[in-house]
Amino acid sequence: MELTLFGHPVSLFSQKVFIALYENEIPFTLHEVVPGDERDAMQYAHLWPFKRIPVLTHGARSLAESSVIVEYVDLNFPVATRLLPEDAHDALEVRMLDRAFDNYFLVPLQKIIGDRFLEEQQRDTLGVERALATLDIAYTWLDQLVAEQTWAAGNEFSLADCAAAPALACAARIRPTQHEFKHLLAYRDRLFDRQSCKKALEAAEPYHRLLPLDPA
Ligand SMILES: N[C@@H](CCC(=O)N[C@@H](CS)C(=O)NCC(=O)O)C(=O)O
Repeated sequence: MELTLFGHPVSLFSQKVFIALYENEIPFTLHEVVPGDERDAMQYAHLWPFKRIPVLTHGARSLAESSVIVEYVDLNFPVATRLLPEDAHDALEVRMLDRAFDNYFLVPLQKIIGDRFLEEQQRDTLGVERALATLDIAYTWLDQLVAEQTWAAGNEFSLADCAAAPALACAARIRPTQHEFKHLLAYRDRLFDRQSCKKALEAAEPYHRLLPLDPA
C-alpha cells in the first residue's frame, strides 16, 4: 500500500513530515499542492476540510496534522530511527517539545509571513509584535534546552528535531539569531548537516524568492 502525501516543499509543516520520511527512507508519492491555493485545496478538502497541509493517505486511511502523520509512519513502518521513543514517558517529552516547536516557532512564523501578504489596512501589527516576542522567548528556551545535548530530546534524533529543522531554517531568515545563542546555533548546524533535514530544506530553497522572508 502506497503512502501519498498532499504537501509542498515550501510548507513548513510538510517539511517536518518529509524529514521523518527521509530519515528512514520510507517511499511515498508527493501530491504537490500549493498551500492556501483554493483550487489545489479541493483535491484534499474531502479528507481534511480545514484545507491545511500535510495530509497523508495510506490505503483507505487518511491522516492530517504533521505530528500525527509522523507518529503514524513511525508506528507502521519498520524503521532504523524511531522518532518516538518506546518508553511512554520519554515519548511524552518528545511530544511536548514538538508542540513547542509548532506553537512557539512555526505558528508565530506563519503569522508574521501571512501578515506580509495582507493589504496595509488589514495588517495586525500587535499580533505580529507578539509573534516576534514569542520567537525571542523560543530562542532563549531552545538555547538552554540544547546546551548539553545533541538533539532536542537528548541523544536520539526524534519527532521534535523534525519540527525544529524547518522552524529554525525559517526563523533564521525572519528573526536572524544573535550570536549569544551559541548552543542553539550549534544545534541548528547539526540539524542542517543531517541528510534528511538537508534534503527537505534544500527542496524548499527555490520557492523562497516568492515569499516575503526579510528580517523583521
Ligand atoms: N497544525 C497543522 C498546521 C498545518 C498548516 O498550517 N499548514 C499550512 C502550510 S505549512 C497550510 O496548509 N496553510 C494553508 C492555509 O492556511 O490556507 C499541522 O501540524 O499539520
